[in-house]
Amino acid sequence: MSLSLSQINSFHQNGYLVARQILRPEDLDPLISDFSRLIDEIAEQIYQEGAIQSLFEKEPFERRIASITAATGKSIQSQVSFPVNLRRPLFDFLHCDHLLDIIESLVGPEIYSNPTHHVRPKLPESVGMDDWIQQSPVHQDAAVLMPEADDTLVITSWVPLVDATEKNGTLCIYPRLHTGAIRRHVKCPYGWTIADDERPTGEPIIVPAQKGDVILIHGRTPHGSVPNRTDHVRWSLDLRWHDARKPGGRPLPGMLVRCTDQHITRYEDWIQAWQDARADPTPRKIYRWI
Ligand SMILES: O=C(O)CCC(=O)C(=O)O
Repeated sequence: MSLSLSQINSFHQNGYLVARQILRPEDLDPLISDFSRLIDEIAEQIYQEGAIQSLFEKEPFERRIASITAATGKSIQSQVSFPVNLRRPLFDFLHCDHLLDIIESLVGPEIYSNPTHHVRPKLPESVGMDDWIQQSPVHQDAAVLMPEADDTLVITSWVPLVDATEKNGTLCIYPRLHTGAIRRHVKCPYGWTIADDERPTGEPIIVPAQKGDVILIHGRTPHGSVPNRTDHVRWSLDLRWHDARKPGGRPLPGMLVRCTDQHITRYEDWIQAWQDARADPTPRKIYRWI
């Protein structure tokens, strides 16, 4: 279902929108099952290597990766995230009609899946893992794209795979700050964050979202996420989209997922494009700030 006119207006007024109950179990379950299978495979491999003494097979999806990480003391999260994970169920989810229908409401019928996607199993703080998946300090997504995309409306869709709350590390958003310039960002241990002197004043809004909801964020809206103070993993995906005819600002393989008069990118071509990109030694500038 498309967004209503009032939802579209609200998005443009506030710089974000929580679209409620867009995704059904049949959209999310195949993806969650594949993440579980992938964690099985990773667990089996590091068990064989002797890094863990248990496979933690009985642990539910919301706990298992945390238990494995706590046992190894090493982050395995990037192995489940894009672009290490280019598995078919993720590709299929990037074509989910329920998701693309709401994206189309904002960017039009020619939709490009920008290669800036992440899968984030945000672990309980108590596990003590301190990396870019666990911490998301305040930033604008447009700032991590190259300036060629500054005039492109790049939408982030934030997709929780479990209910996301203030306690388990949902997003915090500064509304109505998306109409100004891209703020200066500086490198921090977790990626990029808005420089102190350009940081929004005041407090952000904490935005809970249930499994099935999608939070849509304008590329210039400052946002981040709060700590996960529970004992379970806050699984989510953040995916970026724009009008396929406009520049996306990330010189890595994206793909055409919806269009009116051309063929969309096939799975095999997407995989090949990533193989080619990985094999290409030409230096690529990915961030404008360095
Ligand atoms: O999922 C998170 O914790 C942060 C996500 C985020 O900041 C983003 O999608 O840009």
